[in-house]
Amino acid sequence: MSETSLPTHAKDNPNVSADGAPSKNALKKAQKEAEKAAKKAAAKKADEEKRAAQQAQVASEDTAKDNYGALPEDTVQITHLKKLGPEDADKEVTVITRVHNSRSQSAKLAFLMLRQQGKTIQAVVAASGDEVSRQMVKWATSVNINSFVRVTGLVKKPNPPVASASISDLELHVKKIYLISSAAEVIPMQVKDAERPPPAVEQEGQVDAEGAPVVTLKTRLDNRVIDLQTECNQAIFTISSAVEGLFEEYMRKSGSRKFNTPKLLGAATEGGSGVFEVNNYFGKSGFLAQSPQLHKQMLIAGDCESVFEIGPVFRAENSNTHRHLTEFTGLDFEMVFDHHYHEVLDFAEKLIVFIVTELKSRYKDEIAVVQKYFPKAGDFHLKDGKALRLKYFDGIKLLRDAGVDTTEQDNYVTDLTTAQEKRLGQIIREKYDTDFYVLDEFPMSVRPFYTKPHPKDPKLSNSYDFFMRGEEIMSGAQRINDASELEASMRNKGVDPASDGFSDYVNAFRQGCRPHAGGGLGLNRIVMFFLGLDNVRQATPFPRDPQRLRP
Ligand code: AMO
Repeated sequence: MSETSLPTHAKDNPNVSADGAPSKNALKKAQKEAEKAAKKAAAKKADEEKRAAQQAQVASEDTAKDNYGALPEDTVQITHLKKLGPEDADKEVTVITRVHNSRSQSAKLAFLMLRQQGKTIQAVVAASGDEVSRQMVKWATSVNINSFVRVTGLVKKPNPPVASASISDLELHVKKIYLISSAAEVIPMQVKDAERPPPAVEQEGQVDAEGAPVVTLKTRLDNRVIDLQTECNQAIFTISSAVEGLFEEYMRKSGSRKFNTPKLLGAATEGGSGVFEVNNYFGKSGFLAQSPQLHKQMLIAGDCESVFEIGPVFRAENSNTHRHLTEFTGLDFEMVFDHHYHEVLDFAEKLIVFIVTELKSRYKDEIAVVQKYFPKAGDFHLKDGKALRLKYFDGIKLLRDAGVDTTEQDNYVTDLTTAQEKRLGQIIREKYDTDFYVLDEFPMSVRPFYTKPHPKDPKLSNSYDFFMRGEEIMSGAQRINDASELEASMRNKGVDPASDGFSDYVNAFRQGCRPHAGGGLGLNRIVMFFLGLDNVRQATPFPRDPQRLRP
């Protein structure tokens, strides 16, 4: 209606009587409209009630409603995924796993990938009969990725095998699935992304050729709890635990005893720099142990004869390399010998041979898993099942013959550099076909104060280093067991034998002490080099380095 056609006067308006009150007609119309609206509302309400009733009926008709959802309060026998084998085909099992992945195929069919400690198996949720309903299929795919579920299902042999699962020759036909612990909807990194080999070049925020995000070592370590869940990491830390176990087994078999020496000390074990100071040890200064060196020798002076320890070692070295940590696990041993320190050197060489041989025979499956991600994992060579032992200067000669500048080493100035160590490792692998070798008789100038000098050439020492794939995994030596000789050696290296932290150590030798030797191995490095990993952090559950003090 236009402005001009608007009735301006009541007498022009048919809905208004002359006195301005609504007309009879208008009242009738309004009443009709109100009745219509009320009818419509009633119909809508009835419709809603009908629909709710229908839904309730459908729910009550969900014949599978007890087979999924919240975990019931019952007790069932649980099978570990890694124990599942072909003999379980056609049996019903219950597993507790994470949901690695889920895919809805249709309203009646979904596939879940279940994961336990890195091992994966496909689970089929297919609506059929009363046991598995469409609602159950829908619910199964609504569970957040990485959540823990308890799944009961029939073990079947899929044909063809499920290539994407690590347990490819079996699958689970789900009968029941319950939520045990839900994962957050958004997680910083997917386990499946960390499952791929680490990138050659560290680049954050990139995608690979398949469009999947590149997960760098930094991201993995920042999110280590998720990263640890990968198949590869599960295998790496099984092997790490095995190295500790085999070390202990070998030492105990030899009659050695395990000790725990203090990590809070009054002196720098390895002398000088590289020690973390504890600023306020009840008003005094303390230090974190750089090795159990002083105390393992004091145990020998205390007639313990053969001792070993597995424990933390702290190094305040600002070394940001692939093989340096500020805290690592040391495998240390110390023992008396009867005639010559080579008795201990032989013992230590056989220790490494034992560890490597047993890893290869007892942990084939884990090594094969790591090899999928780190191709060198399975090819650690041990020529003729024993160590190759060379004198330090024979090693230097090999380098010199290969054209490497060894002037500083020839002049007893420095130890082998990392680059020289690696080059020597290559030369030795080519020439002797081994990844494990030992250098003996290091120059005294590059060894710590407790090292026994060579009896015939004081410029050399009765000390040795062990190398795996051309990088150092162990240092060791015969020790000075005479107090005055030790004091002189300490002074020579700038360490005050009368100082607070060192006087007890020196005094330990005043009552007589048998000649002894020992060594310190870095667990993290053994695992790294044995498996051919790129970085020592990959062999360390929660690495500590100059840049990292978390998680
Ligand atoms: P050394 O200082 O050579 O010797 O250490 C022994 C072994 O420990 C490992 N290691 C390291 N691993 C990771 N990060 C580091 N920063 C690091 N530093 C050393 C290496 C090394 O071979 N007391 C002597 C041992 C002895 O003579 O018994 C000592 O500590 O694998």
